[in-house]
Amino acid sequence: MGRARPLLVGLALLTLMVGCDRDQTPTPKPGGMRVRTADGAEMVWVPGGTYTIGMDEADVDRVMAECANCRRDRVDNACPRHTVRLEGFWIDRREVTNGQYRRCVEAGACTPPRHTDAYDDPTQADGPVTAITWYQAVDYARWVGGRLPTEAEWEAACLGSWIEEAGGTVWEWTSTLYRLYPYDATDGREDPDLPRMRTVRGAAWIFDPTVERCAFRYYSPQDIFSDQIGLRVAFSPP
Ligand SMILES: [Ca+2]
Repeated sequence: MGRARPLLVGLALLTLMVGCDRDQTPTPKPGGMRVRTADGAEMVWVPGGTYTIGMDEADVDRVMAECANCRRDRVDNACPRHTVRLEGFWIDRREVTNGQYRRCVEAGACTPPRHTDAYDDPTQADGPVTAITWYQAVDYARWVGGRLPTEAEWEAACLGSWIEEAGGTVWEWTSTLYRLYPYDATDGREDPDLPRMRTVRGAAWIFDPTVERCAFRYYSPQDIFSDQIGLRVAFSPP
């Protein structure tokens, strides 16, 4: 007993010290920036909170009125408008580039894109990496110590104007299985082991570029690669 007591007191003090350290970690400001070591990517902080995502039927009507090339069945999959509760997270300010992806390949942690025309072109080093499957995107995110964003996180970051290249350039893989909205992270759609369609976000150029883009959802089989799909990475704070 006599020896156990100091040990318990020591453990309690250690716990308090660890707790104090955690409390002293400054909370990032919304939109605050950080640079990732592995690939030099800039990340922005999206604060936790309740976000309203998706569209209601009136939004869809408005899009259809403004966009001659839009198909209603490609737009109304964003219904209904609903709220989601998110923890704060970091997300890449821009899409992952060919040059950044090359570092992962050279480190032996990624395999090259399936089409290498742009990847091998030095003038495209700062262009978005494409022609990678969902699995390759996951490998890259893991290599830098992160993960793919959920589609709800992606939409929240887009709505807050925290990220660039959201509404254009290329679609971006998310971690989320393509299922009907409302988004529910607990219903199995974030299961990484189910081989189905994954939601892609952020290339509304396929629609009229003047219409609202953050809510648009599209999808792709996760073992398919496309010259129109790339990625950006998200991180949860430790
Ligand atoms: Ca994009």
